[in-house]
Amino acid sequence: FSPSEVTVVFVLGGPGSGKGTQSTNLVRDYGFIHLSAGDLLRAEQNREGSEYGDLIRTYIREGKIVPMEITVALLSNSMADAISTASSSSSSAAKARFLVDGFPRKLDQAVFFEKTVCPSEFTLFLTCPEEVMEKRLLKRGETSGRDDDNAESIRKRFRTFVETSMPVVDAFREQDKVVSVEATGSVDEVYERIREGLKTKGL
Ligand code: UP5
Ligand code: MG
Repeated sequence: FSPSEVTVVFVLGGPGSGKGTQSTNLVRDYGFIHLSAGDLLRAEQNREGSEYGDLIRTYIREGKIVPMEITVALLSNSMADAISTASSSSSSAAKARFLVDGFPRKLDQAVFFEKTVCPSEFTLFLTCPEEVMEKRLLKRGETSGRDDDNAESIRKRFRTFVETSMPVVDAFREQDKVVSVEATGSVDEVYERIREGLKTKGL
């Protein structure tokens, strides 16, 4: 597909800030197609015959960033699939609008994706104190079965977020491409703030 067929909004924020939860709301009300980089990596990890399963499992447990070639290939394949499904089921020539959640998490990934796949419109950035995120993740860990929802992995994820992923947000902010929203309080309260924030981008 060509960049002219799609628009992309990134959703960034620390582990447990609510990227997935709020993306679901945005899909319902704004017609976005949601792609979670983490979900795609977990699916690839569990896919029979994947040559990357063990590598992905290790990186995720350690809270490290999986080599970007893998993640970008998963994302752009999913985008291509979604576009071909959409165009075979309707005659509309409207652009496909993607919400890409949890990516890019490292500066080189941001540059590579925007150059080889599609430039982003803007980034929705969810801000949340670590104590709040930790509480949410430990609670989810009681039932999620996610390998990284334990105290030690959570600590590593927080560190990677601060050291490696925040520079991405800072770079987009310099380009005036960030909508920042406070992600504390209830899911509904956060979503209301997001809706207000999106208005500043004409949505
Ligand atoms: N919850 C949500 N909002 C709430 C609210 N307002 N009040 C109370 N509870 C709230 O939410 C987390 C939990 O909190 C849920 O139980 C929810 O009900 C509750 P969620 O919406 O899932 O938050 P999210 O920000 O999506 O948290 P997630 O754990 O998915 O964030 P991560 O960024 O850590 O996870 P992700 O799946 O994106 O990545 C996992 C790993 O994959 C990374 O650590 C990395 O190793 C790897 N990865 C890469 O290598 N490259 C990539 O590009 C992407 C991922
Ligand atoms: Mg998520």
